[in-house]
Amino acid sequence: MYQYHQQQQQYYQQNHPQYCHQGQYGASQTYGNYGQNMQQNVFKMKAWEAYSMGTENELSAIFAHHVNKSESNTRASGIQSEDLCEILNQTPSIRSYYGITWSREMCSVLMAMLDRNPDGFMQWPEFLELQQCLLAWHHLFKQRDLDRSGFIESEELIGVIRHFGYRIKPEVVETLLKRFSRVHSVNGSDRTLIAFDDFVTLSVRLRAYTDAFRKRDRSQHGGQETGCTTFDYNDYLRCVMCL
Ligand SMILES: [Ca+2]
Repeated sequence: MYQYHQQQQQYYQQNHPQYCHQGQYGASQTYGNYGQNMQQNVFKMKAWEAYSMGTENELSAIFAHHVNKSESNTRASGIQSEDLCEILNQTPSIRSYYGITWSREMCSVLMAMLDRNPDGFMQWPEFLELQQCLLAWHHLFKQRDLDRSGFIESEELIGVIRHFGYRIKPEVVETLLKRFSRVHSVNGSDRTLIAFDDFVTLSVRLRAYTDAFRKRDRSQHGGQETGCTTFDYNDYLRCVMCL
């Protein structure tokens, strides 16, 4: 298994050296909107520890099982969104850690967010980066879900968006809340609540779209971030249909 890791690492470094200078998994270190950035790997616990696995090998064996499942996966040394979906939903310790059902749609977005090659497959370093990301989001969510109901209040979400470092106008945040919340009647009054899966969907989209926007903004303005950029029709479609 260790050798498998080394091969994965080597493959990753050969294929995207641009991401390898900042850490073992080549994590992008910043996201959020311009200026104030958040360190990505705020949650220091390793994924396999958080999932109560004995060693990292336990997690990598699960991953390797899905890599070896099909010829195309093996060729790419990676997994596809349905494999990710299976891993998250069918590994008992992971399933119980997050306590939600992961949809294929969500897994596709999670993969697209971190597909750094980009080859449509999720390799081991990308998989590990995703796990750290999910852990950090879960950690943040739990901190705000004080009564452990699995929901946070919509006002809390505004705080989380700020904590991420995004500078979004209040009226846009309002629109986001409507899209990612559900109204529950509690003791006769309506409360706008956000569930963990909605929270992940929002977090992943915010991050992926901001990254896509930033990339274009920088390349069109000599490395500067101006907050404005242009997309042509095809590029726009690629962004919104693939993330
Ligand atoms: Ca990939």
